[in-house]
Amino acid sequence: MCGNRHAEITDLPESGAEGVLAGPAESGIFAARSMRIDILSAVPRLLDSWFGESILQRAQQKGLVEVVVHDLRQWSTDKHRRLDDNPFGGGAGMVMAIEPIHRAITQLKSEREYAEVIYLSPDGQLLDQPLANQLSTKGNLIMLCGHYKGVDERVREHLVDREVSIGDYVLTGGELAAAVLCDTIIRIIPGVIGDETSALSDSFQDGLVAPPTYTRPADYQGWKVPDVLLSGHQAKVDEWRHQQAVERTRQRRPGLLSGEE
Ligand code: 6GU
Repeated sequence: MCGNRHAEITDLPESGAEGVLAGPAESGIFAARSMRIDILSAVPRLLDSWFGESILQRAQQKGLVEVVVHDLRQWSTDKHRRLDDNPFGGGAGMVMAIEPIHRAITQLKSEREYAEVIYLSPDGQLLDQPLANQLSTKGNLIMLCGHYKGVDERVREHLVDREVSIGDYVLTGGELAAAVLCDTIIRIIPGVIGDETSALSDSFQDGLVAPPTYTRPADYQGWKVPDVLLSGHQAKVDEWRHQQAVERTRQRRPGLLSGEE
């Protein structure tokens, strides 16, 4: 790799995971092979702990996905390793310069194939479950985290294939958005979460929010679990869950039913 400290932390050896995953691939929402995500950031330490923990780390250890966080400064030619500069035409805020970003993307693309370069930006395409499903079927991805007042427009015009936002609010940088995007993509790769069907029954996967769930005890100080869930009658349970999902969606997110969101 590039030998930088951050790349080492999350870098894992190439594993032989290709071809291991069969079955769910035909549903069309799963990647059927190992995927690599390279994240370009001016503040890579923000992401190290995120990818070093939890389900995402286990996914990497299993060889299902490899996430490599890069410090963009390693591609800066400036003697102070700066990434930003003043905007042409004046005004407040600094702009991320094109050169280090171009050098980073060019180097990565010389090392392997990438399906897409994604720029995390508040004015990008809104992230939703269908987009996460779609991206999880792609090959390797590069994610570019914006900072300061944004990036030089030529980065967006010439180096980026897609721009993604995680919601209608502004973050200080794209790192949290990249972490969110990675999480949604990685968790639906088969084998990443324990029960493969559970990613399919998530809220939003079928355009509905999830039905209520319960576990023991069946009666907690008089607060009871619905009888149908204790009935042992699976068809009735399934029907109840579907009805609950529809009703909850109608109450909480009516736009999902009417196709307005
Ligand atoms: Cl991708 N970046 C920033 N800076 N703010 C955001 C965002 C991204 N998505 C929502 N807000």
